[in-house]
Amino acid sequence: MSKTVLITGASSGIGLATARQFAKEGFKLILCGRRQERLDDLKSELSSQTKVTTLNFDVRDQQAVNEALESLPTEFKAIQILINNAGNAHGLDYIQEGSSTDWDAMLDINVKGLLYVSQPIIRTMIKNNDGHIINIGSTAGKEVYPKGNVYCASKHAVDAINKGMRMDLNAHGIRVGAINPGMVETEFSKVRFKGDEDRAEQVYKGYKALQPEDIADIIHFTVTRPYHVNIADLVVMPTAQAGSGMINKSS
Ligand code: NDP
Ligand code: 8X3
Repeated sequence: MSKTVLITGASSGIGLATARQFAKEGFKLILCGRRQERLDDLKSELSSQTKVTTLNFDVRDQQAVNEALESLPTEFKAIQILINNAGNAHGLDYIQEGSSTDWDAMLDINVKGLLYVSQPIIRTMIKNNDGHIINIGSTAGKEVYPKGNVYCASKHAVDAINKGMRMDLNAHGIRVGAINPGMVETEFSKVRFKGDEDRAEQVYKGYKALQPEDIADIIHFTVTRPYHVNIADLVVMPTAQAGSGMINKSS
């Protein structure tokens, strides 16, 4: 029987590519995000390959998260795989110049949002004795870079939550692991730079960045290992990258 997968942030980038890859393999999909039109388009695209439903919520709104999960049709309720992917950077500023609105957004979405989505799903996984959670961290959760301050803090928190979840859920046989990408060419920089497309494009110029499909492929590999294999913490960078913010643009 095909497994049921919930992907947050399925309307763009890594989440969208993961949805496409999983649909090809016949996983049942719950696609989440705020931009309903994009989720509807993706559902139409993938529905000939597998069963798809969508949930619209802002991960910051715990009540909306809970109501959305409760509204799932019966055949999608037993979520077996959770891909905690929704998140973004907001701004790139020295700490003395950063905006508290950006700080709130990153901590509320990347950290608290991940917790709000995870807890009810974890309870279902414990009840059903079946679960695998993939947390999308970042190289920014392993190393800090100038002006990355609060985004890096949010991803360091994801790193800690990933480890803590794995410990707490170990007794329940639930697999927990993180995929920590370096630079991936998505809408990430467009969001970080508040719609400034020229500035966003510069981030991926002069080298070959990872593509969202590269990460989708790794997520798919991770969830298709035999049950006794748990990929706990994986870091992946473009070949041109040596660390957070260290990119060889002449490669
Ligand atoms: P995108 O901007 O392309 O996608 C972000 C996704 O998150 C969108 O689908 C968006 O959906 C969703 N999202 C953002 N805010 C919220 C919210 N408040 N509530 C619900 N959903 C939300 O970026 P990526 O695909 O690159 O990012 C995905 C993950 O990968 C993030 O966690 C990011 O930190 C991480 N990452 C990205 C890297 C990169 O270089 N691109 C590198 C390392 C990690 P919608 O707007 O429809 O709600
Ligand atoms: C995204 C990668 O280096 O832009 O998490 O923070 S980075």
